[in-house]
Amino acid sequence: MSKYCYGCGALLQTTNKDQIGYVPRIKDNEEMLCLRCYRSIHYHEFKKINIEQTYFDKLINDNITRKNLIVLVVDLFDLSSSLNESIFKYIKHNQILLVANKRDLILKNVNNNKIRNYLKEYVKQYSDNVIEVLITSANKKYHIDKLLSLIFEYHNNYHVYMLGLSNVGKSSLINAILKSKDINEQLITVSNYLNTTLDMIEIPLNNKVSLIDMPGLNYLGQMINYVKEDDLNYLDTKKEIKARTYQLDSDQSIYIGGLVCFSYVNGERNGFTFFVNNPLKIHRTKYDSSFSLFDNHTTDHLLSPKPINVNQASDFIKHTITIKEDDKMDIVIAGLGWITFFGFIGDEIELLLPPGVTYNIRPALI
Ligand SMILES: Nc1nc2c(ncn2[C@@H]2O[C@H](COP(=O)(O)OP(=O)(O)OP(=O)(O)O)[C@@H](O)[C@H]2O)c(=O)[nH]1
Ligand SMILES: [Mg+2]
Repeated sequence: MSKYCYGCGALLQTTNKDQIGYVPRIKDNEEMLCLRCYRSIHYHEFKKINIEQTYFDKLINDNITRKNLIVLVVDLFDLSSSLNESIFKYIKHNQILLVANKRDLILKNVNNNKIRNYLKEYVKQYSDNVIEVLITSANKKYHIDKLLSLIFEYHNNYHVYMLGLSNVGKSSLINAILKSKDINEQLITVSNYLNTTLDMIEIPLNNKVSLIDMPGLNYLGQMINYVKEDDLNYLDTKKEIKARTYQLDSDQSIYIGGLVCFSYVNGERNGFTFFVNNPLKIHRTKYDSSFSLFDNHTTDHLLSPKPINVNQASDFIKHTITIKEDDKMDIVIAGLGWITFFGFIGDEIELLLPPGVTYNIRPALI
């Protein structure tokens, strides 16, 4: 009989160490973890597996119908990667419960209703089928009971699927539900690497309906795809993200670690608040010397970490942004964070981003 790893959902097998689901021996009478999950949980060693888009497409096409409720999980700190059209194209006809996870990363004093109303408005550009927006934190066990009660309210006797980008916390939310109910279940494997969950994992809600954890979708515009494995801790968001504000004149640049250079190239002296992971150092320099600063420090740690695909400053892709209206706004860099400021028509900003990384501009979240 086929047996699956309770940590990642992979079909267990004993024949190929390099394939997913490997275990030395399958024991008939117990729930089992594959070797990859075992080593990840006990030794924090992680074997990276790439999930192909076609595999993800097939899982969805073979299993999800328009009757299923979708719990769409997004990362509040990384909305630009996790809340965009790449995920909505799969769930055009489904009822969606939008769950904005990792609330603990956003400043405590920000009003939750404000965030919720912002998201309700923001999501309209992608879907009319969002029935509820819930703000959660799997780590702080925030709104876990509410999530479960909404799932029961809307499942309509069909399975409920957890969908979203990799790393948004789908499995962590399910674990939080399991713990809150004291259900004696084995916990699902979670990690800060991409593609932890590899196949569907079914958690029965009653004798007809299950909650199903899914592998996450990958978004190639996200910064995590362009940092070395050894540098992943710089992007691993564990604590509330501090607001760091700088007054800039229009000839000044800011390096975020060595990953991005933000330059204010035209406009009156203005305040810019950076929301990026706390371990990332911010380094201010003159615009004119921003390239040479990077090139003179390619081997030391003044600007760390550096993207894998940038060896010298001219390898960055330059994006020029001209502000089109007087308003408070965020420039959001996928998988890195955002910069909030009150922009004025005609102000000009230059972003140096690693090739592949995307950005967008949105009304200020905070
Ligand atoms: N700060 C914070 N981190 C969280 C929260 N929920 C999950 N995480 C972290 O986010 C990372 C990814 O969590 P997972 O639960 O594995 O994410 P996933 O969506 O299941 O990822 P895939 O299985 O790859 O699709 C882990 O490092 C978690 O500890 C949260 O509420 N707050
Ligand atoms: Mg998972």
